[in-house]
Amino acid sequence: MSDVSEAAIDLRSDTVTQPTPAMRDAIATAEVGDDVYGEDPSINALEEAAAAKLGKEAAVYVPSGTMANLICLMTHCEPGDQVILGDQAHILRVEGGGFARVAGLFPAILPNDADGSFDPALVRKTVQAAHGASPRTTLVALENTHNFCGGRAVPQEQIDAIAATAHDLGIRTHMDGARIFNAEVASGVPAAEIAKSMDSVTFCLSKGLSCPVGSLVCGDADFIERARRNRKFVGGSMRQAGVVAVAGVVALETMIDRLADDHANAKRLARGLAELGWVVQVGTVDTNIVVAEVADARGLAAELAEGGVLITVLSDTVARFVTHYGIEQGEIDEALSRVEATVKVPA
Ligand code: TLP
Repeated sequence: MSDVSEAAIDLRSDTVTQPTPAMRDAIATAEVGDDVYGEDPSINALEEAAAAKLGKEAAVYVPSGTMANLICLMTHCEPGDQVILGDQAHILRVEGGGFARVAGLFPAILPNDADGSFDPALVRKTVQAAHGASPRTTLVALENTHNFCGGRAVPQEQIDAIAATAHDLGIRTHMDGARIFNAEVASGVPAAEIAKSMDSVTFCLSKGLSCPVGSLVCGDADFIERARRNRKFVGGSMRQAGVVAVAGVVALETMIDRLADDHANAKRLARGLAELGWVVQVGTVDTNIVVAEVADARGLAAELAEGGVLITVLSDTVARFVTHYGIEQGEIDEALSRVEATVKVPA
């Protein structure tokens, strides 16, 4: 356990993670080349490993999760098309509106259920409501784990039911799998199974897997070839980026199983907060995210920062805590003591 006596305990996001010593070693000695010519051996190795893990034919390395999603939307759809999104989707809420501004898409927004899914019948209804003058619906996008639904691992039968409905209607499927390996560890369903009914899936290296940057887009070979063109279009083609991609190879080998520790720490935190009187749905903490219903999330986050615990605000009344590599059980217990000492009225 590290010394937790002084420093702020940073539970804002798993994006704050530092690379592991093994990643830093790999970074120092990475073999690199010009990836636009397909000559970076570290990127090629990462793309191959990612495609294999997700059970897809191919993968392409991109700088961020936001760009990964944008590239998928652009590759599946034409400007003017309609994309079906959950109302809590990261793509909808916090990706700068790129789906509309850059990809030219129109959203059909379905209410997310608490488990991060939505009703497949609503997908059918949305498409069937269309007529000659309606935008063409080409894609339905899911998210797993679901960030703003509290890190839920979306039930596999819901994923497959939505995909079956979409495919029946001639619509393609995308999964924002930024944290798909958290879903794998929580559900026991391998990532390749989770993604089987998806035509594309993205995942991030820079969250719980602790890499400095980078995400992967995975799909069939034709899709990935077209995605590479769109990566160029949005300025995401890099050159000797193997210097960071190599950390991704290390992450896929060494950082997936340990996500179970983050999940156990999140449950411990949720139980502790509930004991302090916070409104936390302990039973639905599936992964590394804990959300709490509070009266004034912004005020609370400021108060907690003073007390040495950093969190994020999802809305005026929802506060988010995220566990990750670098946060151990000792930090969770210390964070709970600080919360107790700092916050007078939790909810
Ligand atoms: N999520 C970040 C913030 O943007 C909220 C976080 O701290 O959780 N999909 C999902 C489900 C995400 O949670 C995120 C980042 C992204 C995509 C975007 O990834 P990046 O930040 O690499 O563009």
